[in-house]
Amino acid sequence: MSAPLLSCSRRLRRTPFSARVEAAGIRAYTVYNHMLLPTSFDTPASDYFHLKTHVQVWDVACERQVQVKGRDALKLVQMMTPRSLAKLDYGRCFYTPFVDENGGMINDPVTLKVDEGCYWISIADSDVLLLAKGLACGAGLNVEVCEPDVSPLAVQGPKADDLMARAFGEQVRDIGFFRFERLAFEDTTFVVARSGYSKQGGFEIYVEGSEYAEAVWDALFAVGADLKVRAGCPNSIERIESGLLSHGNDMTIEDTPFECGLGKYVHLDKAEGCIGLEALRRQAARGHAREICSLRIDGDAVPGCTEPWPVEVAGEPAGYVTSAAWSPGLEFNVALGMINKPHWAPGTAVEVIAIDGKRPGTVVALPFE
Ligand code: THG
Repeated sequence: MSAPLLSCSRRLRRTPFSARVEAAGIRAYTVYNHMLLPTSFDTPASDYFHLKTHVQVWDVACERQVQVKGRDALKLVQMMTPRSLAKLDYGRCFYTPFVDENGGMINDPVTLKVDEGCYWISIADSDVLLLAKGLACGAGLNVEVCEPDVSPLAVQGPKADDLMARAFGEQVRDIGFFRFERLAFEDTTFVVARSGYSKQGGFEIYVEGSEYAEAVWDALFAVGADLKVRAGCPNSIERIESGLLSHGNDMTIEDTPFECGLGKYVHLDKAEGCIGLEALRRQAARGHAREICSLRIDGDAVPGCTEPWPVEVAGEPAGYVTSAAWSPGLEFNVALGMINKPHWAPGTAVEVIAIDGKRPGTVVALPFE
Protein backbone atom coordinates (compact mmCIF):
# COMPACT_ATOMS: atom_id res chain seq x y z
CA MET A 1 0.00 0.00 0.00
CA SER A 2 1.44 3.39 -0.92
CA ALA A 3 1.02 6.16 1.61
CA PRO A 4 -1.49 8.88 0.79
CA LEU A 5 0.01 12.21 -0.21
CA LEU A 6 -0.24 15.32 1.91
CA SER A 7 -1.73 18.24 0.00
CA CYS A 8 0.13 21.43 0.88
CA SER A 9 -1.21 24.95 0.87
CA ARG A 10 -0.51 28.22 2.63
CA ARG A 11 -2.55 26.98 5.59
CA LEU A 12 -0.14 24.09 6.03
CA ARG A 13 2.98 26.13 6.51
CA ARG A 14 6.40 25.26 5.10
CA THR A 15 9.41 26.15 7.24
CA PRO A 16 12.45 28.26 6.41
CA PHE A 17 14.41 24.98 6.21
CA SER A 18 11.97 23.09 3.95
CA ALA A 19 14.03 23.48 0.77
CA ARG A 20 17.09 22.00 2.53
CA VAL A 21 14.98 19.23 4.05
CA GLU A 22 13.69 18.31 0.61
CA ALA A 23 17.19 18.42 -0.90
CA ALA A 24 18.26 16.04 1.88
CA GLY A 25 15.71 13.46 0.72
CA ILE A 26 12.78 13.79 3.13
CA ARG A 27 10.50 10.72 2.93
CA ALA A 28 7.54 11.67 5.13
CA TYR A 29 6.08 14.64 6.97
CA THR A 30 3.52 15.10 9.69
CA VAL A 31 1.70 18.32 10.57
CA TYR A 32 2.49 20.13 13.84
CA ASN A 33 1.29 23.60 14.76
CA HIS A 34 -0.11 23.90 11.22
CA MET A 35 3.42 23.40 9.89
CA LEU A 36 5.46 20.68 8.23
CA LEU A 37 7.45 18.42 10.56
CA PRO A 38 9.72 15.80 8.95
CA THR A 39 9.24 12.27 10.30
CA SER A 40 11.49 10.11 8.14
CA PHE A 41 14.59 10.38 5.99
CA ASP A 42 15.60 6.72 5.71
CA THR A 43 14.34 3.46 7.18
CA PRO A 44 13.21 3.64 10.83
CA ALA A 45 16.23 1.54 11.85
CA SER A 46 18.69 3.69 9.90
CA ASP A 47 17.31 6.99 11.28
CA TYR A 48 17.38 5.52 14.80
CA PHE A 49 20.90 4.05 14.79
CA HIS A 50 22.33 7.12 13.09
CA LEU A 51 20.84 9.40 15.78
CA LYS A 52 22.28 7.21 18.55
CA THR A 53 25.74 7.04 16.95
CA HIS A 54 26.47 10.30 15.13
CA VAL A 55 24.74 13.69 14.89
CA GLN A 56 21.63 14.92 13.10
CA VAL A 57 20.23 18.31 12.15
CA TRP A 58 16.47 18.56 12.67
CA ASP A 59 14.02 21.05 11.21
CA VAL A 60 11.85 21.64 14.26
CA ALA A 61 10.62 25.06 13.15
CA CYS A 62 7.15 23.73 14.00
CA GLU A 63 8.11 24.19 17.65
CA ARG A 64 6.72 27.71 17.21
CA GLN A 65 7.50 30.44 19.70
CA VAL A 66 4.72 32.35 21.39
CA GLN A 67 6.36 35.58 22.49
CA VAL A 68 4.89 37.32 25.53
CA LYS A 69 6.36 40.75 26.09
CA GLY A 70 5.52 43.68 28.32
CA ARG A 71 4.97 44.74 31.91
CA ASP A 72 2.59 41.84 32.67
CA ALA A 73 4.49 39.18 30.69
CA LEU A 74 5.48 37.09 33.70
CA LYS A 75 1.95 37.30 35.08
CA LEU A 76 0.45 36.03 31.82
CA VAL A 77 2.86 33.11 31.46
CA GLN A 78 2.33 32.15 35.11
CA MET A 79 -1.45 32.13 34.47
CA MET A 80 -0.91 29.21 32.08
CA THR A 81 1.51 27.05 34.05
CA PRO A 82 1.50 25.59 37.58
CA ARG A 83 5.33 25.52 37.56
CA SER A 84 6.64 28.47 39.53
CA LEU A 85 8.49 30.83 37.23
CA ALA A 86 10.11 32.70 40.13
CA LYS A 87 13.50 31.15 39.26
CA LEU A 88 13.18 31.42 35.49
CA ASP A 89 16.08 33.84 35.01
CA TYR A 90 17.53 35.09 31.73
CA GLY A 91 19.42 32.22 30.11
CA ARG A 92 17.24 29.43 31.45
CA CYS A 93 14.71 27.11 29.78
CA PHE A 94 11.93 25.56 31.87
CA TYR A 95 9.86 22.55 30.83
CA THR A 96 6.39 23.87 31.72
CA PRO A 97 3.09 22.01 31.70
CA PHE A 98 0.35 24.42 30.57
CA VAL A 99 -3.11 23.74 31.97
CA ASP A 100 -6.69 24.93 31.62
CA GLU A 101 -9.01 25.85 34.50
CA ASN A 102 -9.64 22.15 35.19
CA GLY A 103 -5.95 21.35 35.36
CA GLY A 104 -6.18 19.66 31.93
CA MET A 105 -3.01 19.58 29.83
CA ILE A 106 -3.20 22.35 27.20
CA ASN A 107 0.42 21.95 26.08
CA ASP A 108 3.87 21.10 27.48
CA PRO A 109 6.18 23.78 26.11
CA VAL A 110 9.70 24.81 26.96
CA THR A 111 9.59 28.39 28.29
CA LEU A 112 12.61 30.69 27.97
CA LYS A 113 13.20 34.10 29.48
CA VAL A 114 14.95 35.81 26.58
CA ASP A 115 14.95 39.37 27.95
CA GLU A 116 13.59 41.39 30.85
CA GLY A 117 9.82 41.21 30.45
CA CYS A 118 10.06 38.92 27.41
CA TYR A 119 9.39 35.19 27.24
CA TRP A 120 9.40 32.65 24.44
CA ILE A 121 7.03 29.74 24.86
CA SER A 122 8.33 26.95 22.60
CA ILE A 123 5.12 25.08 22.05
CA ALA A 124 3.95 21.55 21.34
CA ASP A 125 1.05 20.98 18.96
CA SER A 126 -1.82 23.17 20.21
CA ASP A 127 -2.78 26.82 19.71
CA VAL A 128 -1.20 28.49 22.74
CA LEU A 129 -1.08 31.80 20.85
CA LEU A 130 -4.88 31.98 20.98
CA LEU A 131 -5.05 31.00 24.63
CA ALA A 132 -2.46 33.64 25.56
CA LYS A 133 -4.24 36.33 23.55
CA GLY A 134 -7.59 35.42 25.10
CA LEU A 135 -6.27 35.49 28.66
CA ALA A 136 -4.42 38.78 28.04
CA CYS A 137 -7.54 40.42 26.63
CA GLY A 138 -9.85 39.01 29.27
CA ALA A 139 -7.63 40.06 32.15
CA GLY A 140 -6.74 43.42 30.59
CA LEU A 141 -3.00 42.73 30.78
CA ASN A 142 -0.30 45.03 29.55
CA VAL A 143 1.39 42.59 27.16
CA GLU A 144 1.97 41.99 23.50
CA VAL A 145 1.51 38.39 22.35
CA CYS A 146 2.81 37.31 18.94
CA GLU A 147 4.49 34.55 17.00
CA PRO A 148 7.90 35.99 16.08
CA ASP A 149 9.98 34.85 13.09
CA VAL A 150 11.93 32.31 15.14
CA SER A 151 12.50 28.74 13.94
CA PRO A 152 14.30 26.18 16.09
CA LEU A 153 16.87 23.96 14.42
CA ALA A 154 17.93 21.03 16.61
CA VAL A 155 21.36 19.38 16.57
CA GLN A 156 21.01 16.02 18.31
CA GLY A 157 23.20 12.99 18.87
CA PRO A 158 26.42 12.03 20.70
CA LYS A 159 28.56 14.15 18.35
CA ALA A 160 26.38 17.27 18.74
CA ASP A 161 28.93 19.06 20.97
CA ASP A 162 31.70 18.56 18.42
CA LEU A 163 29.60 19.76 15.50
CA MET A 164 28.27 22.79 17.38
CA ALA A 165 31.76 23.71 18.67
CA ARG A 166 33.01 23.85 15.09
CA ALA A 167 30.07 25.93 13.88
CA PHE A 168 29.53 28.24 16.87
CA GLY A 169 32.77 28.07 18.87
CA GLU A 170 34.10 26.09 21.83
CA GLN A 171 31.90 28.01 24.29
CA VAL A 172 28.94 25.80 23.35
CA ARG A 173 30.51 23.03 25.44
CA ASP A 174 29.97 25.12 28.58
CA ILE A 175 26.23 25.63 28.06
CA GLY A 176 24.43 23.74 30.84
CA PHE A 177 21.38 21.50 30.35
CA PHE A 178 18.29 23.59 29.70
CA ARG A 179 20.36 26.79 29.64
CA PHE A 180 21.07 29.05 26.70
CA GLU A 181 23.61 31.57 25.49
CA ARG A 182 23.24 34.13 22.72
CA LEU A 183 25.92 33.23 20.17
CA ALA A 184 27.13 35.11 17.10
CA PHE A 185 26.29 34.03 13.58
CA GLU A 186 27.22 36.22 10.63
CA ASP A 187 25.93 39.70 11.54
CA THR A 188 23.47 38.54 14.20
CA THR A 189 23.11 36.37 17.32
CA PHE A 190 20.90 33.39 18.10
CA VAL A 191 19.66 31.83 21.30
CA VAL A 192 21.48 28.47 21.48
CA ALA A 193 20.19 26.10 24.18
CA ARG A 194 21.31 22.69 25.37
CA SER A 195 17.96 20.98 24.92
CA GLY A 196 16.03 18.95 22.38
CA TYR A 197 13.50 16.22 21.92
CA SER A 198 15.86 13.27 22.36
CA LYS A 199 17.98 11.83 25.15
CA GLN A 200 21.06 11.61 22.92
CA GLY A 201 22.23 15.09 23.96
CA GLY A 202 22.39 18.19 21.84
CA PHE A 203 21.33 21.73 21.20
CA GLU A 204 18.58 23.83 19.76
CA ILE A 205 19.42 26.93 17.73
CA TYR A 206 16.53 29.39 17.76
CA VAL A 207 17.09 30.83 14.29
CA GLU A 208 15.74 34.37 14.46
CA GLY A 209 15.07 35.70 10.98
CA SER A 210 14.05 33.24 8.26
CA GLU A 211 16.62 34.79 5.94
CA TYR A 212 19.39 33.11 8.00
CA ALA A 213 17.86 29.64 8.02
CA GLU A 214 19.59 28.10 5.02
CA ALA A 215 22.93 29.66 5.95
CA VAL A 216 22.77 28.07 9.43
CA TRP A 217 21.81 24.70 7.95
CA ASP A 218 24.67 24.94 5.43
CA ALA A 219 27.18 26.02 8.08
CA LEU A 220 26.46 22.88 10.11
CA PHE A 221 26.81 20.59 7.13
CA ALA A 222 29.97 22.37 5.93
CA VAL A 223 31.91 21.42 9.06
CA GLY A 224 30.46 18.01 9.86
CA ALA A 225 31.21 15.57 7.04
CA ASP A 226 33.69 13.53 9.12
CA LEU A 227 31.17 13.47 12.01
CA LYS A 228 28.70 11.88 9.56
CA VAL A 229 26.19 14.68 10.10
CA ARG A 230 22.91 14.17 8.30
CA ALA A 231 19.37 15.48 8.23
CA GLY A 232 17.12 13.83 10.79
CA CYS A 233 13.97 14.48 12.75
CA PRO A 234 12.40 13.74 16.12
CA ASN A 235 12.60 9.96 16.25
CA SER A 236 9.48 8.29 17.59
CA ILE A 237 11.33 5.11 18.57
CA GLU A 238 14.02 6.95 20.52
CA ARG A 239 11.57 9.29 22.23
CA ILE A 240 9.32 6.44 23.38
CA GLU A 241 12.39 4.58 24.66
CA SER A 242 13.41 7.76 26.50
CA GLY A 243 9.93 8.40 27.92
CA LEU A 244 9.58 11.83 26.28
CA LEU A 245 5.88 12.67 26.09
CA SER A 246 4.06 13.92 23.01
CA HIS A 247 1.06 16.19 23.57
CA GLY A 248 -1.88 15.05 21.46
CA ASN A 249 -0.52 11.50 21.50
CA ASP A 250 0.28 10.53 25.09
CA MET A 251 -1.69 13.29 26.77
CA THR A 252 -4.55 15.61 25.96
CA ILE A 253 -6.66 18.26 27.66
CA GLU A 254 -8.47 15.32 29.35
CA ASP A 255 -5.34 14.49 31.36
CA THR A 256 -3.79 16.25 34.34
CA PRO A 257 -0.08 16.89 34.96
CA PHE A 258 -0.24 14.32 37.79
CA GLU A 259 -1.59 11.68 35.41
CA CYS A 260 1.16 12.60 32.95
CA GLY A 261 3.93 12.07 35.50
CA LEU A 262 4.58 15.81 35.53
CA GLY A 263 3.63 16.36 39.17
CA LYS A 264 7.14 17.59 39.97
CA TYR A 265 6.41 20.65 37.83
CA VAL A 266 3.24 21.50 39.80
CA HIS A 267 4.06 23.97 42.56
CA LEU A 268 0.79 24.22 44.47
CA ASP A 269 2.09 26.89 46.85
CA LYS A 270 4.33 28.87 44.51
CA ALA A 271 2.41 29.31 41.26
CA GLU A 272 -0.11 31.92 42.39
CA GLY A 273 -2.18 33.18 39.47
CA CYS A 274 -2.19 29.91 37.48
CA ILE A 275 -5.74 29.41 36.20
CA GLY A 276 -5.69 25.68 37.02
CA LEU A 277 -4.27 25.94 40.52
CA GLU A 278 -7.49 25.37 42.47
CA ALA A 279 -8.39 22.33 40.38
CA LEU A 280 -4.85 20.97 40.74
CA ARG A 281 -4.98 21.44 44.53
CA ARG A 282 -8.17 19.37 44.66
CA GLN A 283 -6.62 16.70 42.43
CA ALA A 284 -3.48 16.57 44.56
CA ALA A 285 -5.59 16.11 47.70
CA ARG A 286 -7.65 13.36 46.07
CA GLY A 287 -4.74 11.57 44.42
CA HIS A 288 -4.72 10.37 40.83
CA ALA A 289 -6.00 7.01 39.63
CA ARG A 290 -3.98 6.54 36.42
CA GLU A 291 -0.57 7.54 35.13
CA ILE A 292 1.49 7.44 31.96
CA CYS A 293 3.78 4.42 32.07
CA SER A 294 6.38 2.86 29.82
CA LEU A 295 5.55 -0.58 28.49
CA ARG A 296 7.17 -3.40 26.63
CA ILE A 297 4.94 -5.17 24.11
CA ASP A 298 5.88 -8.68 23.02
CA GLY A 299 5.72 -10.19 19.55
CA ASP A 300 6.90 -8.85 16.21
CA ALA A 301 6.88 -5.19 15.13
CA VAL A 302 3.67 -3.38 16.04
CA PRO A 303 1.99 -1.06 13.53
CA GLY A 304 1.79 2.64 14.40
CA CYS A 305 -0.59 3.54 17.22
CA THR A 306 -3.09 5.91 15.60
CA GLU A 307 -5.82 5.42 18.20
CA PRO A 308 -5.62 4.26 21.81
CA TRP A 309 -5.12 0.50 22.15
CA PRO A 310 -6.98 -0.95 25.13
CA VAL A 311 -4.87 -2.56 27.85
CA GLU A 312 -6.38 -5.34 29.97
CA VAL A 313 -5.40 -7.36 33.01
CA ALA A 314 -7.29 -10.63 33.47
CA GLY A 315 -9.84 -9.44 30.90
CA GLU A 316 -10.61 -6.22 32.81
CA PRO A 317 -9.84 -2.69 31.50
CA ALA A 318 -6.46 -1.48 32.80
CA GLY A 319 -5.79 1.55 30.58
CA TYR A 320 -4.63 2.15 27.03
CA VAL A 321 -1.47 2.44 24.93
CA THR A 322 -0.92 5.86 23.33
CA SER A 323 2.37 5.42 21.42
CA ALA A 324 4.24 2.30 20.32
CA ALA A 325 7.16 1.38 18.07
CA TRP A 326 9.49 -1.48 17.31
CA SER A 327 12.92 -0.71 18.71
CA PRO A 328 15.63 -2.05 16.42
CA GLY A 329 18.16 -1.50 19.22
CA LEU A 330 16.29 -3.32 21.99
CA GLU A 331 14.64 -5.78 19.57
CA PHE A 332 11.23 -5.53 21.19
CA ASN A 333 8.31 -3.10 21.00
CA VAL A 334 8.45 -0.06 23.28
CA ALA A 335 5.35 1.88 24.23
CA LEU A 336 3.79 4.57 26.39
CA GLY A 337 0.31 4.27 27.83
CA MET A 338 -2.07 5.58 30.46
CA ILE A 339 -2.38 2.78 33.04
CA ASN A 340 -4.83 2.55 35.92
CA LYS A 341 -3.43 2.59 39.45
CA PRO A 342 -4.04 -1.08 40.35
CA HIS A 343 -1.82 -2.07 37.42
CA TRP A 344 0.80 0.67 37.09
CA ALA A 345 3.56 -0.98 39.14
CA PRO A 346 6.61 -1.92 37.03
CA GLY A 347 6.61 -5.62 36.30
CA THR A 348 2.82 -5.88 35.94
CA ALA A 349 1.86 -8.27 33.14
CA VAL A 350 -0.82 -6.87 30.82
CA GLU A 351 -2.53 -7.67 27.55
CA VAL A 352 -2.45 -5.04 24.81
CA ILE A 353 -5.29 -5.09 22.27
CA ALA A 354 -3.26 -3.65 19.38
CA ILE A 355 -4.96 -2.81 16.09
CA ASP A 356 -3.62 -6.08 14.62
CA GLY A 357 -4.42 -8.33 17.58
CA LYS A 358 -3.79 -9.14 21.24
CA ARG A 359 -0.26 -9.21 22.57
CA PRO A 360 1.27 -9.78 25.99
CA GLY A 361 3.04 -6.80 27.50
CA THR A 362 4.68 -5.57 30.69
CA VAL A 363 4.69 -2.26 32.53
CA VAL A 364 8.35 -1.25 32.92
CA ALA A 365 10.42 1.35 34.77
CA LEU A 366 12.85 3.31 32.60
CA PRO A 367 15.42 2.70 31.33
CA PHE A 368 14.37 -0.15 29.08
CA GLU A 369 16.86 -3.01 29.13
N1 THG B 1 12.27 21.77 22.36
C1 THG B 1 11.71 22.99 22.18
N2 THG B 1 10.40 23.14 22.03
C2 THG B 1 9.59 22.05 22.06
C3 THG B 1 10.11 20.76 22.27
C4 THG B 1 11.50 20.63 22.41
N3 THG B 1 8.26 22.21 21.90
C5 THG B 1 7.45 21.06 21.65
C6 THG B 1 7.84 19.87 22.49
N4 THG B 1 9.29 19.66 22.35
C7 THG B 1 7.48 20.13 23.93
N5 THG B 1 7.61 18.94 24.72
C8 THG B 1 8.76 18.58 25.38
C9 THG B 1 8.79 17.37 26.04
C10 THG B 1 9.93 16.98 26.73
C11 THG B 1 11.03 17.82 26.76
C12 THG B 1 10.99 19.01 26.10
C13 THG B 1 9.85 19.42 25.43
C14 THG B 1 12.26 17.47 27.51
N6 THG B 1 12.11 16.86 28.70
C15 THG B 1 13.26 16.42 29.46
C16 THG B 1 12.83 15.19 30.24
O1 THG B 1 11.65 14.94 30.36
O2 THG B 1 13.73 14.48 30.66
C17 THG B 1 13.82 17.47 30.39
C18 THG B 1 12.85 18.16 31.27
C19 THG B 1 13.53 18.96 32.36
O3 THG B 1 14.43 18.44 33.01
O4 THG B 1 13.16 20.11 32.59
O5 THG B 1 13.35 17.73 27.07
O6 THG B 1 12.07 19.53 22.58
N7 THG B 1 12.49 24.05 22.13
